[in-house]
Amino acid sequence: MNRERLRIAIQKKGRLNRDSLDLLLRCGLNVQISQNALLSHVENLPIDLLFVRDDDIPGMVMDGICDFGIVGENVLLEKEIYRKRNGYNSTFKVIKKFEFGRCRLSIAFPKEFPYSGSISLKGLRFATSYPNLLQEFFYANDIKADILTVSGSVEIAPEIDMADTVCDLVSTGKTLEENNLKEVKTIINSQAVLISSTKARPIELKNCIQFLCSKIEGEVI
Ligand code: PRT
Ligand code: ZN
Repeated sequence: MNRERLRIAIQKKGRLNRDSLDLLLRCGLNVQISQNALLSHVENLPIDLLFVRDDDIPGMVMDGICDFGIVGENVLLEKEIYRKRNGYNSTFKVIKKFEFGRCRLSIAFPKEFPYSGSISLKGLRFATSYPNLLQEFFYANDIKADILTVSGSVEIAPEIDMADTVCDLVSTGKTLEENNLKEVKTIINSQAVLISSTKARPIELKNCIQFLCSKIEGEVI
């Protein structure tokens, strides 16, 4: 990689955007952000910030397009499994776990559906945005079931007969409640993490990387 500036990918819009940006500002990065910017130059360090969809962050770091990224573990693990299955290299390091972005990926049943452990999951049709994580869970628990991949509004699927049940992110549980669903099994717990590419970087950027990592290491958020 022959670049003179480090690249850090963060979410452009959404739940992780503000916390990710605040974290970097607290680390001493001096940067003006305009509303629709996809890339911003940090003024006091050789760093560029890239603003992208969270789903693109793991791949950009794994491919060495970006040096660092801040993303939820749910998105990171889903991408890692997908890439492994499809023969892509997935080298990256998790540098730090943060307190923000906490949620869990859980299976939730319509309230009237009986649940008595993993056996109740067999043969059902699941709507989810995390087909790879769900499939891994099925493999590990010897469950045969159908997975329907949807990119949003997952919780409505049972109500409109698209699926029997769902596997989606939960934080307060309010959305499940509003859709008459009950959480029956957590597949993973998740939080925002800083990931780093393992690709070689120009020697001139070493000091900047050390500065950034030491600042982030001291962060408690
Ligand atoms: O546009 P882009 O692709 O970047 O954003 P996105 O729409 O895919 O993601 P976004 O901004 O919604 O979430 C970004 C990340 O925040 C997720 O990948 C998680 O790591 C984390 N996170 C934390 C959550 C939640 N909490 C959360 N509650 N992501 C989504 N939700 C949704 C969930 O899907 C469900 O619809 O909120 C609803 C449930 O919330 P409760 O509080 O009602 O349980
Ligand atoms: Zn996304």
